[in-house]
Amino acid sequence: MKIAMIGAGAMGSLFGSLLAEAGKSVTLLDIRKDHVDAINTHGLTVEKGGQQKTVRISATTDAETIGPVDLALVFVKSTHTDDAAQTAARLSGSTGLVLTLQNGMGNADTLANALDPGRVIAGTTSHGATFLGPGAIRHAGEGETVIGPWTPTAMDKAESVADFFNQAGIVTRAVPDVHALLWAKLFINIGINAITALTGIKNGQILDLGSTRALAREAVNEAMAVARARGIAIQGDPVEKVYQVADATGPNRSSMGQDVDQGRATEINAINGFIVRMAREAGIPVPVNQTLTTLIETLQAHY
Ligand code: KPL
Repeated sequence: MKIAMIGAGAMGSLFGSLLAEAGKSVTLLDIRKDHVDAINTHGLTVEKGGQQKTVRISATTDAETIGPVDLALVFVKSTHTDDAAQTAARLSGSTGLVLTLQNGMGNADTLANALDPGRVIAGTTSHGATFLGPGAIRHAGEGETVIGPWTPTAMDKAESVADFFNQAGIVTRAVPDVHALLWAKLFINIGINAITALTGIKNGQILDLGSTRALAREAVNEAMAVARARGIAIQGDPVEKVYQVADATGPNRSSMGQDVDQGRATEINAINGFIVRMAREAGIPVPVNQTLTTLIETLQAHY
């Protein structure tokens, strides 16, 4: 199976390295020439638990050099999904599958508009990664990857990708209701990302103060009200889940925190901003998400 990673930041490089280490044929595609050059010259350096290893993997800035692939993984920031969807459509031809494990909402829809929706698979992953510099990432945490078909008829395709990932040592499960899964991940990002990005704290520090716990809870409660209005099945207690993930990823900066630290555009519009838009349509007040969105937008505008 030939694979392309569209977007080789921290997470794209991590998944690419896991697949390459398992002997799979994978090419990283990224716009950062310094990152691509470093990987092609020295290999990708992956740091994990204080140990470093080098993974040999090919990388390019030019999608045209990759040729048709059986599986394209989209790992760009959600601000770049439109372009990535066009690239995914070209690379996957008429039969290849396209998988998004990106944060936020709207990514799978964008892919499904650019290519046959029956070939789109979406999901979430609990792996964590940090971009350290050109050619270097840190594997910051391990966990399950859960994927599902964007259209109900494509369950067998999601299962085949899950089997393929499991063979490569990436623990993966296929589920039929990917929409509920993406909302469950959205609640986590709603409770952690903007708060950590705005305050400079690490994920686990949300739990240190009653005030940040309450802020995360209020943001998630608003998002749950929007989800209910849209008929989304909510499993378990999303606020408790936010606290668990904040604890489990305690020493990490959230991806939005890393974006703000580096002066990069954040995924606010696919996370808290998404809730604000959906809430407006449903006539539900979401003052906490509105404020978090406005503050992140302000920060970005003044980098
Ligand atoms: O997905 C994440 C992110 O940072 O975007 C969490 C789960 C919050 C881990 O940092």
